[in-house]
Amino acid sequence: MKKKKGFIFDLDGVIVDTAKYHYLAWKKIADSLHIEFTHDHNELLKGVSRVRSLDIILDLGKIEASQEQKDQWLIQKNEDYLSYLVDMDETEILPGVMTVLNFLKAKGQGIALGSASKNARPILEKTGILSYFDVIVDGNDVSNAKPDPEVFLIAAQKLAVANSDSFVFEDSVAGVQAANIGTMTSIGIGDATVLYEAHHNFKDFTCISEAFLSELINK
Ligand code: B16
Ligand code: MG
Repeated sequence: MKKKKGFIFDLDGVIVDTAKYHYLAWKKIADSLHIEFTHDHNELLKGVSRVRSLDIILDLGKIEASQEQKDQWLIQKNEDYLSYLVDMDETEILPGVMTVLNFLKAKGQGIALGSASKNARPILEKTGILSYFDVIVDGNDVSNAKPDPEVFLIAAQKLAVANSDSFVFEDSVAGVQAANIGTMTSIGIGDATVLYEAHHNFKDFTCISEAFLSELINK
């Protein structure tokens, strides 16, 4: 019998599209500081921690602030972000994700979450897919942000699979780099021209075939 493999999913932009809610919450802060913050700017925040995201926004406006003030903005942003998640349910799961999760589960593969978000668990609960995950590693468990591979290395270790037997689904450049640095196979979800460093690229999960997944399982 083949060894069990590890399939590690990023959350935002892979399982659910919460980038739009992060954007709304950050935009409120940016607007209050008269910083121009567009959807293109929001791309810079994908896969990036909350603390680092604020620094990027302040840099855009060339604004310096005390740690106390930053902490206030971070709390305000998260409260606002969470208010957008109140009505979240399974309809927010991105197309094709359930098919892939069900296939991997049926094949007895290891399934983990590897996300920078500190709100990962409530999101998995609200969307009803928490039980699919054997392991959850999120922003509360790591000290180094992607592209540091820490989040994925912990996930593989907890799944008890080798890094070389781990496959990472990611929508951010930093996340793809983290998987590559961790000597895992990176699977970019989104724009292949942006995620060109990934070993494999798919526009979304509806483009991932059972044949492709079986190939990974039997590698
Ligand atoms: P939170 P991922 C990341 O999640 C998001 O892409 C990023 O935009 C966000 O700033 C980060 O989580 C932190 O999220 O404020 O909820 O802790 O893509 O790594 O799943
Ligand atoms: Mg992401």
